[in-house]
Amino acid sequence: MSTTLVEDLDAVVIGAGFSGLYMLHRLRESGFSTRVYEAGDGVGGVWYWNRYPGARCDVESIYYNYTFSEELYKKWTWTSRYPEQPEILRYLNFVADTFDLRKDIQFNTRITAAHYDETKNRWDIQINDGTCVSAKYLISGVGCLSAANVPDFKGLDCFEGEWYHTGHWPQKKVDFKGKRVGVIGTGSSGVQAIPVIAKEADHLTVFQRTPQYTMPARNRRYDPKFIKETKANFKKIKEIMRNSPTGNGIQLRPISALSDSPEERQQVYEKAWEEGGYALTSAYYDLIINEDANKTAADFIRSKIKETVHDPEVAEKLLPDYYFGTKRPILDTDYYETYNRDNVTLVDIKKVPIEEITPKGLRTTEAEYELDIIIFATGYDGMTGPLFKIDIRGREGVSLKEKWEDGSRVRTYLGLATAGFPNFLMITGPESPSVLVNMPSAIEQHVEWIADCMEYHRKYGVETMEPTAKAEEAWSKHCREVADNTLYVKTDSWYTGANIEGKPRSFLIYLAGFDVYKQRCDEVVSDGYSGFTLS
Ligand code: N01
Repeated sequence: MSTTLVEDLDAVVIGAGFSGLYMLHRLRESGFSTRVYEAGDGVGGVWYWNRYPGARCDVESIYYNYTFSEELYKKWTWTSRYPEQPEILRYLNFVADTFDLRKDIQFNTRITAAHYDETKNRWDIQINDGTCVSAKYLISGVGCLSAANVPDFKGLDCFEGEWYHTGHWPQKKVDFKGKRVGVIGTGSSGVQAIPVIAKEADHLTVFQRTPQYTMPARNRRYDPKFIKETKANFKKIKEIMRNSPTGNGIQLRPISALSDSPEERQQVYEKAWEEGGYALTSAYYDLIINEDANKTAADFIRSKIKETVHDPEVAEKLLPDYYFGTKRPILDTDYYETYNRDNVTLVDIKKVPIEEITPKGLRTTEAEYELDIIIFATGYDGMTGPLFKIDIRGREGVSLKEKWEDGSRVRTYLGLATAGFPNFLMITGPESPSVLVNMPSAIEQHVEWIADCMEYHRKYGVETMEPTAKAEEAWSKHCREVADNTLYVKTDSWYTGANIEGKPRSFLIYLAGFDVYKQRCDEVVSDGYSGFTLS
């Protein structure tokens, strides 16, 4: 670690996305010296990097923002039901401007290492410009999905065309006109990009490993009257975002799918399909916990695919067969319709796997495809991937990766902290509700919990805080038990780590509901930070 110590701060925050921006604001308001380090040259986090065509959020705009300031909420006006990436990025820049945040963010900079020095009770933080800063608190705002997964296909180095990962999209516009384009991957990113690219490219070939369930987003422009009412209802929106099970207004209907007759169910599902968004996932409370209930929704979507896609052979390839909802359900605009276009080909790479990328394109076990551009919509090393990109070492020089991967497994307390790493706090860390609730809600709750905790330390002269091994074992066990009662754990997905070769399987999202989780975090505080050792 470099010895050029340039600064001694109260807190260093990693990343200037939704998490880092609010963390900086909140800590500055409380008088803590704070610096954010950000790899990009602007704010936004995932919304800075994900500039691929069609990128849009799958949470309704009016819930996809902060609620810590009523004035801020009322000053910003969303234009449509599901916000597109440029609009979200504008929103985050507006937040940065409003609170003059950029002056405490160092852009184009990566933190490469952070080592805890037990003799000083400080974090020594190494920056890629060769400098080192010291801080009492190390706060991760790296997000859950920022470590892109580019599969190690043989031959990629020799590809003569252009290639991009959706999560590292260039700032310049990529021109698809007259081009033969290949997209590998059909998760949320691929499904959003495919219809848009198909309209522009000469030919689009989609390489699909697992067909997914996707539902129409039915995006629409917001009516000014609706926006006016929403702003007037700020308190209600805030209450939903902060104290409901999902943080985004979605409520599971308290009815079992199996208690309705097939005809009633069909009506319910048809109505939800027309409404769009996640209406279908919440049509019955037991879709994600009961296999028979789940099958009713899966069958309905499969019937919609067959109805929409004209060529029965193509439709057959698009039919998913895993439990509905156990990979993130996707919202789309004209995804299945896109396969009716003459310039789109679907290749089932589960049947005919990709052998290699060639200088001119891509070869499967069956055929070679000439391509000018290859797009990797192949997802992320989720949850732990972004943390493992940094050499974080706690007591006795043990790294986070060693602690969590070395023949063992991830263990955190509340997804906020982990034993052996004092004063290291994670915003939406593993084993918190994170990606399965509304992210801005999860982020605000963690940021406020962390800031309140630091104020408590200052008030009572606490130098270090870390969870006890017992508390984190119990939390981790509880988190696994909740997940084991659902169908999520029965499907290979990025939620379980199965998408990354060699990654230990574990379900790192707390599923009991955001409201339940928040209450647990609050109880820990009111019990004097029970489960933590404070010294
Ligand atoms: O990534 P994914 P994503 N060879 O992991 C395939 C959020 N998000 O970027 O299913 C061939 O879902 C892989 O196949 P399989 C959201 O939380 C939100 O699309 O593993 N194919 C899959 O088809 C989402 O869940 C929004 O068999 C390979 C695809 O690539 C998360 O980000 C928008 C492969 C990856 O799908 C990730 O979404 C975008 C290989 N070696 C993202 N490796 C919205 O808010 C992987 N695949 C709307």
